[in-house]
Amino acid sequence: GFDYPEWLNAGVELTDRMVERGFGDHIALIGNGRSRTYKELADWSNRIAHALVSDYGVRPGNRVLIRSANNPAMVACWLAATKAGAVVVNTMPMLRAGELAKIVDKAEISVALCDTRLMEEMVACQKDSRFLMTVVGFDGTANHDAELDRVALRKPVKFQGVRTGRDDVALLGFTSGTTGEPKATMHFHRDILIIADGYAREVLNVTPEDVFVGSPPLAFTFGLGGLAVFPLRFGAAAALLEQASPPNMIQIIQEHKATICFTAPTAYRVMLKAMDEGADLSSLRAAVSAGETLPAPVYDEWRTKTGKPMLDGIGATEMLHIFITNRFDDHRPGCTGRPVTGYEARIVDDQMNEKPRGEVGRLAVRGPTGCRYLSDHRQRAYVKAGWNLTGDSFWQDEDGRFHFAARSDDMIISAGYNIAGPEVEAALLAHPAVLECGVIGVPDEERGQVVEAHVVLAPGHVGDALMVKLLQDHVKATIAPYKYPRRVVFADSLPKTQTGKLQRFRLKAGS
Ligand code: 3SK
Repeated sequence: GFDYPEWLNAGVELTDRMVERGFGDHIALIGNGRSRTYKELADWSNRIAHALVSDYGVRPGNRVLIRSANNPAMVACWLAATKAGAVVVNTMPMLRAGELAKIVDKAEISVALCDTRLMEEMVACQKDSRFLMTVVGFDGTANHDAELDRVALRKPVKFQGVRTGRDDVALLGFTSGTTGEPKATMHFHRDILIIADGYAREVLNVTPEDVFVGSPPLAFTFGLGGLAVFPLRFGAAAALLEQASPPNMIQIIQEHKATICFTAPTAYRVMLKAMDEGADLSSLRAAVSAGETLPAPVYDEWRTKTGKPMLDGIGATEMLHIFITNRFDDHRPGCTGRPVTGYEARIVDDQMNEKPRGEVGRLAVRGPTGCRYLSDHRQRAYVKAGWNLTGDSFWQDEDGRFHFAARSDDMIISAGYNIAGPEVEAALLAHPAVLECGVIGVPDEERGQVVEAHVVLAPGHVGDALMVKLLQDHVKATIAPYKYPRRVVFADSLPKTQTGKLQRFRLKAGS
């Protein structure tokens, strides 16, 4: 188990404690064209913490919303609010006033810290809110030219972090909700450290020499862990990108000799293509893929081109971070690996009975970081006897490794066959003409459902009848022929959530 002192403040642990441990002069964060050391980050977040308490009335347990793209100022605000004992809700820049209002109401947010470039929707949200009393702007660029920056600059660099309990709530993670109403999951101060002391230490073996880069928003716990908690816990550095497109990531990897990358398979596919044009990714020692299942062809190509494995993992906002993963010495294509130490996983049926090895069922997980929803009647539906029921169908092989089959609602039943949409997607992705694809089941009188593939073609390919036939034949030759897409629709792009997950339900709804 994980043993932490009774009184623990994650914000203090990730900054002031690191300075005490001798990392003061190490680079902690790189972003917007400059770097900050651990000492600078500790001082910066301490000044903001003073401002939050003395000028904006933040008290322990108050909920504070942060609205920003990935940049060092967002991390400083998150650390500051955590040091002040607040419960933080990090939100994505793309959210509109209506979406922010749902979060504000659910979490009863009283104070919002907002990058001044993103103020409009925040202010619109505040206008009609009965909870949101204060909206303060901060400068997400390196200029420190906004109200919060000016107030903080007058404050001392030492702040006595609030004496929070190790199981006081520190963070509310909102699930992005590929369907339905978003849920908020509560995470304690200790949870924030557990994901580093568990997954990041055990699987990635992070050292102070590591430089992290990646695309997931800090507002998504995948990003907060991979681009803030993991580096800061071990004295390493993170390079933060407001626009984390694959070309921007490649540039940062080359410039800072990044060693650990967190992103999704689609971005890795683009990065692999860029390697053919000379992109140098040789500094990366760990390529972590999550957020979507990793298709075997992407894993294989990465391995061939870099000589290193790509580490597929599955996490959930409910569990805070990755709980099943491949490892450097235990990885294979099309396989998600084994539970992180401290977590247990099983494949169950609708009555929570464990399924025999090899059979597809619902993935259930339990562990030290989940799962507690904030006042949500769905707790009983999604958490049974301490087991969190994910929305994913998996199967477990004879050796105990877990394999993704589909999102539970992405199984297609066609003429009596069970067809996992993502398996057809992986087959299509192995064709060089396919850049991205999403596979769904659509109603069909004869077969119940038929497989329909939505395909974005790589540049230079044409979506005509010949291409449909080529792709169908390719799928038939790659996996069991009954799985081939009877319908193929060509598209310029696919609908995704703000965390980059394909929204198959929108393909189904035709939007
Ligand atoms: O696999 C995911 O989608 C995920 C969600 C939250 C945190 C971490 C991860 C990898």
